[in-house]
Amino acid sequence: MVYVGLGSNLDAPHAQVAEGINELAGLPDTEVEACSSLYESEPMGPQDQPDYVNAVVRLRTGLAPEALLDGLQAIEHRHGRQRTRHWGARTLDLDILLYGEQQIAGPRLQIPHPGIAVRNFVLYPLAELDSQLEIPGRGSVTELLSACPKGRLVRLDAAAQPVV
Ligand code: PH2
Ligand code: MG
Ligand code: MG
Repeated sequence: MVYVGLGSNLDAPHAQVAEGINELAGLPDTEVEACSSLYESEPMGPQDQPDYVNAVVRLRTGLAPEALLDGLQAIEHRHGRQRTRHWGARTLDLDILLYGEQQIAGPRLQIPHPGIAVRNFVLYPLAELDSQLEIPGRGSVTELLSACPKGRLVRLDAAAQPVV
């Protein structure tokens, strides 16, 4: 099972995330198997930026991790993603959170995603997709969630989710 996190806080974030999910479904040899709700979250990092919309999807894909990363970066690029400051505002961020049981510590790719265990905007949507999920080397998503403050995270109900 491959899990990808989506985040946006610029240029109509709800639509950026919803379109991002559709574009993931358009990657070669890839299906979006499940989508979490959309969540609104306070910015982690610099506070002088808008709140984020976050979500997580589960993919079934024949793409190897590096090829999937290439695909994600191409989608980010199409969304006008500019790489400016660290943890700064962005139109669309796509992160590989988990790639099956694999643990990868390379210069380009770290899997599980290094922030996975402590980010409420990742753990809540992940738990929504699979509350039994085990994060390789970190523990169960439910355990991690119980140690993670919810902050201002808000799950949007289905009626509020844009259809693109
Ligand atoms: N992504 C960041 C920096 N800060 N804050 C929230 N709430 N959600 C994000 O996805 C996020 C962030 C860098 O990837
Ligand atoms: Mg990110
Ligand atoms: Mg990223």
